[in-house]
Amino acid sequence: MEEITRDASLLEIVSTFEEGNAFQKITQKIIADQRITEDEALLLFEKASLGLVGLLANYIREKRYGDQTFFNRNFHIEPTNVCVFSCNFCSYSRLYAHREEGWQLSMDQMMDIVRSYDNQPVTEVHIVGGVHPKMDLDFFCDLVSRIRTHRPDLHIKGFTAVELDYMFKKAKLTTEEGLQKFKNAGLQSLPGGGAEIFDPQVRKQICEDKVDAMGWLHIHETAHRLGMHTNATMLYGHLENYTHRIDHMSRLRNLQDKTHGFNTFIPLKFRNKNNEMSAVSETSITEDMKMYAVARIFMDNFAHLKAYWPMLGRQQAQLALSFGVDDIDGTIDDSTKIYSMAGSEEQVPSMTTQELVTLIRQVKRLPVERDTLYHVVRTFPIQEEKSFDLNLN
Ligand code: V47
Ligand code: SF4
Repeated sequence: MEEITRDASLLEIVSTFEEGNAFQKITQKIIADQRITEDEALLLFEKASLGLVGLLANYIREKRYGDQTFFNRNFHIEPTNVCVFSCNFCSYSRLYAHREEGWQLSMDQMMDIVRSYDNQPVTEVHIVGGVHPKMDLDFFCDLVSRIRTHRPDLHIKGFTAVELDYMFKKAKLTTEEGLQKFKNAGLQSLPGGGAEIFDPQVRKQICEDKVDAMGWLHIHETAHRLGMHTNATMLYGHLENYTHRIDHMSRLRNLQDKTHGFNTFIPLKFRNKNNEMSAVSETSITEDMKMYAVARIFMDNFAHLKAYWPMLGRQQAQLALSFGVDDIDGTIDDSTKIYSMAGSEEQVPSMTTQELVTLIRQVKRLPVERDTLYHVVRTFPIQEEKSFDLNLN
């Protein structure tokens, strides 16, 4: 019944367009669960009102999940911010040549972080950092297997394709051999980082020395073949144009058709503080919402669309829940520094479960705690928040 009402309201919209109008065709495709083309995505980016893309994206989101909004309880380990690469947008890393300015955690320090969560109901550890030449494949396999032994119930999601590509080349292993080694040690998923923007011309200007698009996609495809799940990101709002964003999403959509191994797509807004690209202005909130909406419409074979709140900010993350987003990541503590160093409002990005639940309820959505693979851990009832709670900053 609810579905009929939803379809009816979109059909009303359809009737407001002239017969054969491109937006009418896109709307009809969405009602019929059909895929839109790259040209149609470009049209949405360039010509559609924010109201229309929001409505279409929200239709898809609610048809799949209703008001359910997913989050997880996780913590991060950032082993080092020393990095051999020099991505111009990165505010976080310290070049290996200046490594004394950076940090590097020892095995014991990282295991201390894991142990500090011993009595807490976290379901995931997310390991991500710079690319340090001395922290190699064996070192990280050892870390993963120690975590696995210490806490077998914790899902270990770790290492971007950039970190893996470097480690595998150094160890003179193929992607499959390297990933198999990690899998045997206990690694279960890969995060989506390092994808940035696949177009070679733009990539050359923002991160020329790390793994290219083909390499990134190959690592994820191999991981999927080995039965591991992965995420995919896209860094947007810097030097790229809409065509580059569509090309990026299209390559991911094609790979997903082949493997079905991606869990979620995460558009990452470029933040411009303390990096080589500070002269590039940040995108507006309306542009961010349009990005989420078009991603939800175009990436039809991705089950989930995530707004990473430590980067976007809490209020924008709430807004994104009306533009196709169904996931706002986790209750991470203040151990992640990538975004605070790049100028996100979230200088201390930590939120308790209660705060996350409140954040979701404030926009009348249903908070659902999930694990890394989107199994439901707990559903929280929708409950009216008192008005004094509305000032959550
Ligand atoms: O690849 C670095 C981004 C990514 C900046 O898979 C920046 O669940 C904006 O991928 N402005 C790493 N973004 C983080 C990442 C991630 C985060 C949360 C969840 C998941 C997941 C993955 O951070 C990098 C890069 O795209 N980044 N600097 C910046 N100035
Ligand atoms: Fe290194 Fe990653 Fe920063 Fe690039 S984005 S410099 S690979 S830490």
